[in-house]
Amino acid sequence: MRLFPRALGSAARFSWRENFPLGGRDVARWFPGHMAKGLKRMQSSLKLVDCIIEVHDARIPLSGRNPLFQETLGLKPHLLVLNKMDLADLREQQKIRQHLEGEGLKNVIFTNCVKDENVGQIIPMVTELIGSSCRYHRGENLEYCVMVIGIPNVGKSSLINSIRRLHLRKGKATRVGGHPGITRAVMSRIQVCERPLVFLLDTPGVLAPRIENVETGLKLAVCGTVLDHLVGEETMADYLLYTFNKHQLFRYVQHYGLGNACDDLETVLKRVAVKLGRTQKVKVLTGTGDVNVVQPNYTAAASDFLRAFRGGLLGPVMLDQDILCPVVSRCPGTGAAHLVLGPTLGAGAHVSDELLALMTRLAPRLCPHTTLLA
Ligand SMILES: Nc1nc2c(ncn2[C@@H]2O[C@H](COP(=O)(O)OP(=O)(O)O)[C@@H](O)[C@H]2O)c(=O)[nH]1
Ligand SMILES: [Mg+2]
Repeated sequence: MRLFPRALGSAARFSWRENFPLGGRDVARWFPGHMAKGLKRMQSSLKLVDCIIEVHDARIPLSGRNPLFQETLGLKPHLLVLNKMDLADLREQQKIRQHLEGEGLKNVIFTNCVKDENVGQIIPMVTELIGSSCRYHRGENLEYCVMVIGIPNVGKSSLINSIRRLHLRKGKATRVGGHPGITRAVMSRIQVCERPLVFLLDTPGVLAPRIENVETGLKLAVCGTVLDHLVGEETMADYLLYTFNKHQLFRYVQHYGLGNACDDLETVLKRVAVKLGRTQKVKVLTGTGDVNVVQPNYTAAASDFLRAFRGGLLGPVMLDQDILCPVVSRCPGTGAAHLVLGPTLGAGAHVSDELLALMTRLAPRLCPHTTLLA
């Protein structure tokens, strides 16, 4: 008998879960501790570096970055590349840019390294950033050395290969892979451009020592930055199902030919397993004799759900939608407005601490179904 982590709510249409149950999940176990060694090595190569390209996943543009990058590698000119744009719903791109600008990140490029989309903008921006930094007071060296950093599996190595492909018409120089942990050491300099002469340093992914909250942990996990077995594929599939339904993204229904959307993971996985033919017959002994029962392979179904999501087959997503906009939705029971205020609202430039405090004070009076996450 399989154990699902909790009893899920009604599967009736339009009564999607308003929140994902986060309690009881030990997020600290999902992440392999502080990757201090990698960061130290990067720091020691820092004197050779003129500029830092930080790569992050465009599906989580506002969460999950490692705050230690700024602290340890600070001061150098910094470009944020939000990669895997082909998998991200970027309809709110302007809002994302504004949010990031509020955090002091002005140089942001969205890319798709598989198709080399927007990758051509990187070297000109890097050249401009270095040109306007104080590096040139240090000498006549016309080489640029750029360090590529980021959390695991966001496409750092792919970006290096893509820039090299574009500017030098050369093949892969650094290994790429679908799992975190493919690049293990700070590598030697890889030339990616002739004029100007640019070298890039590939680095292993470094996650933050502490993940700010369980939901950020889940977002990082579904994007493949942690080893899947540490979080559990069914937990991740359920978080995705919750996200899809909450934002009315029903491509999964079409992809698996499910007939209708549903918020109950067990029901969805059962149907997915049947569609994929991942079922097995088991004999069950009953009082009246043996009965053959068809048992779905839930693990295989959850794996396929994740794989399809990561391959973009379930449609583009914006996993940071909750940070971009406070959610005002309908309470499933009463139909009353339900407002969710999160702590991150206070961090950006758009909602000041004062405004957040005011909203926090007033919201429960205006709307009795307010969830305060602060
Ligand atoms: N869909 C999509 N996949 C990408 C993109 N860039 C990289 N990937 C894939 O993401 C995975 C991790 O890439 P890799 O470069 O090894 O990431 P790293 O760990 O940050 O160096 C690989 O399977 C890549 O093929 C992109 O822009 N779009
Ligand atoms: Mg790599």
